[in-house]
Amino acid sequence: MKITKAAVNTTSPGRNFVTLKVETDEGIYGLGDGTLNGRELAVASYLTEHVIPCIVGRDPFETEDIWQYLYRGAYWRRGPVTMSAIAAVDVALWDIKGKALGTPVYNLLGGKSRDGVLVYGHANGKDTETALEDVARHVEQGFKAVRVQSGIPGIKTTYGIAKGAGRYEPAERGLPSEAEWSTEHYLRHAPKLFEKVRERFGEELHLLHDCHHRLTPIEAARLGKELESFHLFWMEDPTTAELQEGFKVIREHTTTPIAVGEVFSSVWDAHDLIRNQWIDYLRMTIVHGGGFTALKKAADFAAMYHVRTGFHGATDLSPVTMAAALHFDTAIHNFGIQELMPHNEETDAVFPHQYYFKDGMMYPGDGPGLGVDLDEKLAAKYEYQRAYLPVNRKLDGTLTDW
Ligand code: CS2
Ligand code: MG
Repeated sequence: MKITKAAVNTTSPGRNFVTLKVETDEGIYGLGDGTLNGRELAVASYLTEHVIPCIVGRDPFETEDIWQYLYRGAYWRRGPVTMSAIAAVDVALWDIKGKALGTPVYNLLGGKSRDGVLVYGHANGKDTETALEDVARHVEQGFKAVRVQSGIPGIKTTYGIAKGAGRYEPAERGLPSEAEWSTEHYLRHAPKLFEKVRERFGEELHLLHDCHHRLTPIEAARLGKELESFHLFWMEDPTTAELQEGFKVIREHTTTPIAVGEVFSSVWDAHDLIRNQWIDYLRMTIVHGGGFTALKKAADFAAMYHVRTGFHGATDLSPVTMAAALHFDTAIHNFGIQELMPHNEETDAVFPHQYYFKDGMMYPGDGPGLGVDLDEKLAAKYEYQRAYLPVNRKLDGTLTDW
């Protein structure tokens, strides 16, 4: 089998997506996601200008050699643009392999280790009461795990809170909006929020929370300690992760489990975090981490240190990545949990798929390959529009992490 053509599709059914379609001389094609929120065209150009010319003519079954060729052959290594482009190729080739062999991709990754994949949904609200109402809605929908975020008294905006009745979508068209932040207000509020959630919903519901890279290690240690009695499933992105050693400070003070990695593009970004057991869940996902070929290696390394996966699954990862993640989650032994921010109807129509949600779990479907497709005619109706993630400033105007 030979790759005869590959092309990048950019569409925007409510938000931007970049998809690679790889075609072969046997009429089988595969899809890969290359979406990088706020920097989509950088990946599209990397694929079109630098990658596609090198893969045409190759055998799509040679996933390992093609991955090494694109990773080592670029000379300039790692980073979200490069690894999202490599992931788009890698996932498309595994999709082709599954289709050619007439089997779902999870069977190429070790077969089923579990039937359903435990997922968590996003409950949020402008204040504690509305956040609790949204938790109740998720429980009614059957979720066994819910991430809880709420507005913070004393500051106008904050991460993770939907504007109005719509779903939370961080990327905004036009130039970056500016959010405001106060760690002091946040640290006073967060423990009270979770006390109310446990009071209302009891101990069984898995609760998660995203600090979104905003604390220093010792501030995160304080929060982890104050949340301990609420037994969170995890505290996510407690601090920025360039300094992996910063997590040692947090670990020394609290048993609240820690998840990190949605912004990682290589296992080397988590090497010390994993081998020192400074974290409990690795969030690096298939699209930004370099594809199945890279993530299988990363997950096997993590398994040696009791670290489980907790893949990022926000709306800015396309249904192609959701499908890929669910196949991976179904097969690997050290699976932890999968994030689920449902896409809007337009997106689901552009990317018809087999995966489905039932009673707090998700299932990848058992068709050959990934079980997701791209309706190119419909995709063409939604033209790309440049969009940015917000920037964030402390109350004194100092730029900080969003
Ligand atoms: C968040 C994301 O889902 C999460 O855990 O951190 O919503 C993140 O803000 C976006 O994916 C950024 O594009
Ligand atoms: Mg996050």
